[in-house]
Amino acid sequence: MFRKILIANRGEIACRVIRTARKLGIATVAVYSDADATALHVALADQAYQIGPSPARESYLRGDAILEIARRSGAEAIHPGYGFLSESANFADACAEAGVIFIGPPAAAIRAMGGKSEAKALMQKAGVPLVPGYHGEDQSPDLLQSEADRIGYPVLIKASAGGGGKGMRVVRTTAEFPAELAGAKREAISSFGDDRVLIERYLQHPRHVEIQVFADAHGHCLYLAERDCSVQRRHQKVIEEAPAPGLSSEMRRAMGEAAVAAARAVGYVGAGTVEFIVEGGVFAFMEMNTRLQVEHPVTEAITGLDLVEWQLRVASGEALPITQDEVKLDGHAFEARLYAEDPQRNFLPSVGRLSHLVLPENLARIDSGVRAGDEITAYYDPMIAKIITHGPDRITALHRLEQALAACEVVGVQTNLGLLRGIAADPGFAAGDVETGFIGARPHLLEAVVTIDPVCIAAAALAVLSETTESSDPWAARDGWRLNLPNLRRVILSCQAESFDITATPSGHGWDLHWNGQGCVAERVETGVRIDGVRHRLSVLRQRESLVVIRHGVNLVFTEPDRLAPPSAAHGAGGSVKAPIPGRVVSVSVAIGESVMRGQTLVVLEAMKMELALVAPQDGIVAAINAAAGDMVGDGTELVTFAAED
Ligand code: MV4
Repeated sequence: MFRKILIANRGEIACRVIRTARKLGIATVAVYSDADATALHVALADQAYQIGPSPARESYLRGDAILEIARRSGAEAIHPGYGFLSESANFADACAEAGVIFIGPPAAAIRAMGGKSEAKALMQKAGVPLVPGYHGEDQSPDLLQSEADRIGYPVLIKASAGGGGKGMRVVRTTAEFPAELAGAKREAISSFGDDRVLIERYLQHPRHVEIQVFADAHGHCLYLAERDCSVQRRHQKVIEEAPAPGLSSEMRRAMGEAAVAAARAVGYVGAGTVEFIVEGGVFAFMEMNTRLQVEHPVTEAITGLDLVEWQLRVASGEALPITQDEVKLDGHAFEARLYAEDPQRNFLPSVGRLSHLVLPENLARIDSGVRAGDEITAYYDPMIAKIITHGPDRITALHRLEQALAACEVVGVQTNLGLLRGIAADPGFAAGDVETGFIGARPHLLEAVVTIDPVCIAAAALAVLSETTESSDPWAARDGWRLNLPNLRRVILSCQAESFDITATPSGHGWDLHWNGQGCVAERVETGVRIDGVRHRLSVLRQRESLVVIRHGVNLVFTEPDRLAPPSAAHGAGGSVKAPIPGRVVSVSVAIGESVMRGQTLVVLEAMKMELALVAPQDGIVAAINAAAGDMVGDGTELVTFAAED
């Protein structure tokens, strides 16, 4: 076994690998960019080396710099994690040349699965089921058209060099085919520098079911059941589970054996995932991911195995510790991915400092690479944590997930916690009724309707009262409203454009509160509040001018209008569109002097490999444009300013 390894990654996966290395007595070397100088993975590793500036291209993707650190530190092997260099066949080759072990599959296996058309041709030969389609060399438009007609509509055109859903086009009739083909080829050449496409019969409501495979260098290969990752939004997984709900053991075995055949066909070694789509009891190979995946913990939960330990053992030359017959499945597991993003703003990554972060370590396995006080930047994936629950059966694991999500407290960035909780509470989800259109069919899951519970109003009021009850009461003089009763207090709070005018009188250890014709006796307790004798777990935080009440995974922000400065005269007039994160301007679709309407797209920004549409916050006339296509802009740069219309 290795004595020292380098982890060429960051965040939760770097922390995850360090945990197992430590368990096995292996020393760890971390690498980090400028943005990660104080990151958790740096703190956990035995040694850490700075490798470059914040952009991944100049740090975590610098294979040469990373190999140089491996040499200097004496690391015998490199774990690439996922993303970054994990599926770079060139980096795997460079490791071999440098005499360092790449903890991953052979470069040839990465290459064989890298091209979608070539991989499918190989899979066909290996007897792995495919969706009826065409993945040949001949790319003449006439041939592609006749293949599409033969397959039968609807068909899906995919970029051969693509993957992960990029550059896909659905074609519903033969007449539409030529235009869609031309569009797909344009997209493929600009995204991948390769305009070859493949054509498949389009399945309308498939499930995404993937098999975890593992192979060693001694000719053994086995499968560790499956994960259902159907609940996705724009090809980003949201909640994964293992095993797949409703999958028969016969189908599990058939898919497992197909996945092992796929791995064997490319000489696979290490951890890999064979992705299938499943519809109506039929499964078909999609692609193979030649790395450990983000969602591996659900497989660990139901198998009781440590997949990173297996990776390290296999990479150091050991044989797989068990055989296929010895793989035992235990219960059911879920993983929810908690992201710093805003579902209401097209899932725009939400950058900022995690001023408060509580994750329910006591209720779930938490895999995270950040702690309270850390910053979510625009440079990397904005995942905050993975919340993994396990139970003897699906419904128990699901109820544990609901409880764990309700106990998450995140302040400082927007999160997808509401979406995660909505999915976990959905009756269709509870019934195991998952497919790739699950979120799309439920637009209400993306809405942020939050009812303001009286318990939270009382909690916010109690916080204000306790802050101002202390002897001198500095704010009492300012509120300009006093009755003769010295102990009668008034608290005005607003939340989501609603206002609450609360009167409070001391009562026992707490206060009698009254507002809008309702009343309660409320008292602060260690874990939250006691309202009319019932304790409610919640947290209240002061954030400058506002109070954040966190209960059941929902943040309610209360402000005290009295205490805010009067709105500035400029409020509501003029205005601007600012870059919400650093990025590159793709296009500016307005001109100076043009009238724009609220909601109209003004600028398209590319950041984090995504295009963001920046819209006008109000009607107005464009007064100035401070950016042009191609410009790199920083966080907060004013891109367009405009004058308000009368
Ligand atoms: C498909 C498909 C329907 N029919 N292929 C999307 C990503 C890539 N890995 C494969 N994808 C799909 N391929 C055929 N012939 C539907 C999808 C698909 C999808 C697949 C898995 C998970 C989520 C998805 C969301 C939309 C489309």
